[in-house]
Amino acid sequence: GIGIGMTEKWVKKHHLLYTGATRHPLILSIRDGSVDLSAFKRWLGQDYIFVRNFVPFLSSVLINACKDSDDQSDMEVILSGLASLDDEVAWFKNEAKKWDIDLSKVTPQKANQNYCGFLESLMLPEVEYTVAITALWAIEAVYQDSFAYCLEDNSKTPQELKEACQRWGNESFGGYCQKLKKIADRRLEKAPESVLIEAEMTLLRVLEHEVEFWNMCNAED
Ligand code: HMH
Repeated sequence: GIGIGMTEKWVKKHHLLYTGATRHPLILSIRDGSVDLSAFKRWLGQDYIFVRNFVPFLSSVLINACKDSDDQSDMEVILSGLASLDDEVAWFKNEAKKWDIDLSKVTPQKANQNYCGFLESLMLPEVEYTVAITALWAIEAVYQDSFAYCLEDNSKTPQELKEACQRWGNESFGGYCQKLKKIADRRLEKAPESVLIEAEMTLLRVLEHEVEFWNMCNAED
């Protein structure tokens, strides 16, 4: 398509919520070096659980792409994301060891349960591929934008957190997010009004869940 895509229009329209998700106090504290390491450890344990729940969601988007997409390359983009989760799960396990976290003892907190329940709702057969791919783009874009911010030249991110930031803040993950965004924009361009409404609502829900997820890590239980 030519010009500004739907996803960018929505990010501009909802920029307060988008900024709430991508410039959250936890992210700002990582970036300025003042981060409470117990908040980071909470994030690590909770995100491990989230990522395990993200695998079936991403698999479901992959199946939808194979069935419903008008472009064969969609499947390849989503498959690459799914493949990289293999390494990601291993990274969480290794990182947990470094921080002396027993992942078998971590239980999902309320905000995490809610977010994982939302992912499950996006796997229902009545959810359009266009809506699911918009959600996938938003979920990945929030982490890319947040963690890339922690790696900018003037950031004071503690050395021991840089590897975590690099996982989502790196250029290759950025490229993956750009591809997801293009897929979402292409689909949204052709979507009927009812699907557009559904996709925009879904984007807002993702952003709210992301804010709640960061809040959960900053709060002691
Ligand atoms: C909560 N959102 C959350 N965790 C993640 N790992 C991502 C997004 C990116 O996959």
